[in-house]
Parts: sequence; C-alpha cells; structure tokens
Amino acid sequence: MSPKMSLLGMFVFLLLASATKAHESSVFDVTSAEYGAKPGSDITFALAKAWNDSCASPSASKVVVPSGTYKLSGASFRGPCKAPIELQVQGTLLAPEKDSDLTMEGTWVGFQHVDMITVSGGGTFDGQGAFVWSQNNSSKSKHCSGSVNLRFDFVTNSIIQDVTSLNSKNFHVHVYGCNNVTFQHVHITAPGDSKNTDGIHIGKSTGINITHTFIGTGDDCVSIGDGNNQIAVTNVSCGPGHGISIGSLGRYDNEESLAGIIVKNCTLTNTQNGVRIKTWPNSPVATAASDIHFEDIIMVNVSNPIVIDQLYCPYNKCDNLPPSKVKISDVSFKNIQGSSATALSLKIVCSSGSPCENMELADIDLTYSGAKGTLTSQCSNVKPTISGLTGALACATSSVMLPPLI
Ligand SMILES: *[C@@H]1O[C@H](CO)[C@@H](O)[C@H](O)[C@H]1NC(C)=O
Ligand SMILES: *[C@@H]1O[C@H](CO)[C@@H](O)[C@H](O)[C@H]1NC(C)=O
Ligand SMILES: *[C@@H]1O[C@H](CO)[C@@H](O)[C@H](O)[C@H]1NC(C)=O
Ligand SMILES: *[C@@H]1O[C@H](CO)[C@@H](O)[C@H](O)[C@H]1NC(C)=O
Ligand SMILES: *[C@@H]1O[C@H](CO)[C@@H](O)[C@H](O)[C@H]1NC(C)=O
Ligand SMILES: *[C@@H]1O[C@H](CO)[C@@H](O)[C@H](O)[C@H]1NC(C)=O
Ligand SMILES: CC(=O)N[C@H]1CO[C@H](CO)[C@@H](O)[C@@H]1O
Ligand SMILES: CC(=O)N[C@H]1CO[C@H](CO)[C@@H](O)[C@@H]1O
Repeated sequence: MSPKMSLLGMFVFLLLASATKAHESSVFDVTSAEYGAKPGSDITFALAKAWNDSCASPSASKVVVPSGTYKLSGASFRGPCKAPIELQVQGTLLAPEKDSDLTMEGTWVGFQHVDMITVSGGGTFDGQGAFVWSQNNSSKSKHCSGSVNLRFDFVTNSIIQDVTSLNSKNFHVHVYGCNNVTFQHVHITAPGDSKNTDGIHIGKSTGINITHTFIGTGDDCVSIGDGNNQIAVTNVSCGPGHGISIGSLGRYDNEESLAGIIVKNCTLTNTQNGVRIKTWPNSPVATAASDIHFEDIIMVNVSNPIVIDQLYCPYNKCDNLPPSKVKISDVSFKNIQGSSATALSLKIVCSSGSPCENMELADIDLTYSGAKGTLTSQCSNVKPTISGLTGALACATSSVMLPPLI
C-alpha cells in the first residue's frame, strides 16, 4: 500500500469511527415519546424502561431525567450493562412518604453490579423522610425502618457528582462491596434531629473517595465500617450531625479488618463528635484497624472533637464484658484546630486487652470557652508520640487499665 493510500484509509476509518460513535452514543430521555414521563407524574416505569434500554446499549449512553419534579416509587438499576452509562438527573425525584408505598424494602434508589456509571445532572433525590422520622422518636433505640435514598452494591469504577440527597428516611447513601467509586460535589441534607439519616456509610469496599462534599444530617456524616480499604475523605464539610466515624467495629462475627483511611482537609461545624473511631467490647472476632490518618481538620463548636472509644456501647449494659478485640494501630491526628463545645476535647480510650499501638498526636490546637470546667484530655491503654500540643490536650489524665477478670 502506498503511503498516500494508507493516509486516505486512515482518514476514512476515522470518519467512520466518529460517525458510528455519534450514532451509538444514545440518549434515553424519560420524557421522550418512547418513555412518556411527564413532570408531576410517577416515572417509575418510564425510568426502569429507559435504564433497561441504556443498559443494553452496546456503546456509552445516557439516561436523562430533565428538570421538573417527578414521583418515583423506586428504582433498581441493575448491571452488568454492556457499556458505560451516565444517569443524568436534572430534576427532582420525590420518594413516597410511607415505606409501604416503595417498590423495594429498605432501598429507594439502588444500583447493583454496575460498572462505570456516572450519576450527575444537578438534580435532587428527595426521600421525604419527615413522616417516617415522626413515627419513631424514642431516642433510646435505633430502629432500622426507613429506606436508604441511594444504595450502591458491588458498583465499580464509578462517579457520583453534582447531585443532592435530601431528607432520606434512613441513611442517605449506603456503599457496600464497591471498588473505585468517587463522590464529588455531592450535597446531603436532613434536619439535625432526624434519626439514622447518616450521610454516607461505607462497608467492605476499596478505593472510595469522597471529596468537595457537604453533609449535614441527624447522624454520622461519613461512617466507615469494617472491611474497608483505601478510603479518602477530603475537603468535606459536616454539620449538623455526629461527625466522621470509623466504626462501630467489633460487634459481629463476620467482620473483617480495615486499613488505609485518610480524612484530610475537612471542617466539622456544630457536630456531636469530630473524628472518631469506635469499637464494641466483647468482640466475637479479633480484627485490626490500621493506617488511619486524620489531618488538617477544622472543628467549629464540636462537642467531642477527637475520640477513640473502644468501650462503645450505646444501648446495652457492657460493664465487665471482655475488652474489645479490635487492634488499633498506626493512627495519626495531625493539625487539628478550632473549638470544642465541651471541656474534654481529646479522649483516646483504647482496649485494655489490645492497647493501641503507634499513635501520633501532632499540632492539635483546640479551645474550650464554656463554663463547665477547663480544657482537658484523657487517654488510656495508649502511649502516643506527642508534639505540638499544650499540656491540657497532651493526655492530661492517662491510665493503663487491666482487662476485667471474667
Ligand atoms: C427491566 O429489566 C428487568 C431485568 O431484565 C426486568 O425484570 C424488568 O421488567 C424490566 N423493566 C421494564 C420496565 O422494562
Ligand atoms: C413523635 O413525635 C411527634 C411530634 O414530635 C408526635 O406527633 C408523634 O406522635 C410521636 N410519635 C410517637 C410514636 O411517639
Ligand atoms: C476508576 O474509575 C474511574 C471512573 O470510571 C476510571 O476513570 C478509572 O480508570 C478507574 N481506575 C481504575 C484503577 O480502574
Ligand atoms: C482517592 O484519593 C486518594 C487520596 O487523595 C488518591 O490517592 C486516589 O488516587 C484517589 N482515588 C480515586 C479513585 O480517585
Ligand atoms: C486542602 O486544601 C488546600 C487549600 O484549600 C489545598 O491546597 C490542598 O490541595 C487540599 N488538599 C487536599 C488533600 O484536598
Ligand atoms: C455549640 O454547641 C452546643 C452543643 O451542641 C450548642 O448548645 C450551642 O448552641 C453551640 N453554639 C453555637 C454558637 O452554635
Ligand atoms: C414507621 C416506622 O418506622 N415504624 C417503626 C417504629 O418502630 C417500631 C419498633 O419499635 C417498628 O415496629 C415500626 O415499624
Ligand atoms: C472543608 C474545606 O476544606 N473546604 C474547602 C474545599 O475546597 C474549596 C476550594 O476548592 C475551599 O474553598 C473550601 O474551603
């Protein structure tokens, strides 16, 4: 073939390739004649059909929900799909107020076994949780009723960006068994007194990044459960709510170790806790929680800014139970500044059965201006490396406790 021929061939090939690509990059708009959704109506069926068509598309495609408000009884976005999909929600989706009117139990919008999905569009997933919250207001127990707004199970290589999760009945976002998923520019809100409305909960996942995200709810901002690896929470603002939490760990017998967590460049405002690791006593299995770093954190009027609690036991009586078997090691708290709403602003209570190891506290500068005592700190079963802390914060009361004799 002459050089001229091969150039021409290449040109034709590129032309064909781009034409094919334009043709196959399909858009499945739920309001198109084919699907027939209209603002104000219930789009459950139209959205399911558009998803199925998109999922079967041999090349990248988009499902679009244009601006407007729509009712949605539930959505189950199941893969595997043939090619990457973008779910672009520009409008507002409203969940039924009652759990019993949802198409699935426990989940309003679910994604399962999907690879390479992008959820975007600037729209809102409104869980309309107020009714369900009003049904159970005993503060003593945690009920599991109420569905999760957005659930991701076994989702890989995906991005969730520029969407709002509003007033979920239960956790806003639940991530389980996922790999390489990024949440960015996500907005999550529910009132400070709404129960169980955790922002993003992550379980048994790897490579999850949450960044440039705002979360203000009635429960944990981000909670990171057992079996997670390589989780990064960066440039996230939390409040109100219960703060950023690792755990609770060490309660169930199927739990796995956790490692590689970084929480960096975050601000917590008016939250019950700041950054926290919590594990239950009497763990059925021994696991490890290691390589965990909290860095460049700003606390604004946070009640318990820095917490490790290996005696976590909110509802039951746990006195005299064997100590936690979760081994915490290679943990750092660095450059943490701001104000505490209580005098005890650093509390590191490690397990008497497996004390914390290789803990670093550096450049922590917190203030307390309330009337109940003066700024202080408490540490047990840990010998941290300390630098850049005033005496009041540097484990002012410190002890090594022995495990109870059972
Ligand atoms: C979408 O596909 C699933 C799985 O094949 C099927 O069960 C469901 O009925 C389909 N939904 C619609 C609206 O076509
Ligand atoms: C919960 O509280 C609301 C008002 O705050 C009240 O109307 C409702 O009856 C309470 N529900 C229960 C089950 O106590
Ligand atoms: C992670 O997911 C993103 C978004 O789909 C993708 O661009 C990237 O290649 C993935 N990374 C790996 C290591 O698979
Ligand atoms: C997640 O964030 C970490 C730390 O900032 C970074 O090293 C990693 O490449 C990010 N991963 C993805 C999938 O974006
Ligand atoms: C933290 O924020 C600073 C300034 O806003 C920025 O320069 C830096 O890249 C951020 N780091 C991370 C890990 O997001
Ligand atoms: C600080 O937090 C405490 C306890 O949550 C709260 O009572 C108080 O109103 C907060 N102060 C400000 C200025 O927000
Ligand atoms: C609507 C709702 O969440 N109801 C639950 C409240 O709590 C009781 C248990 O005390 C559950 O049985 C209800 O389902
Ligand atoms: C909480 C926090 O650190 N927020 C910062 C995130 O990044 C933007 C710039 O991209 C800053 O303006 C925020 O202050």
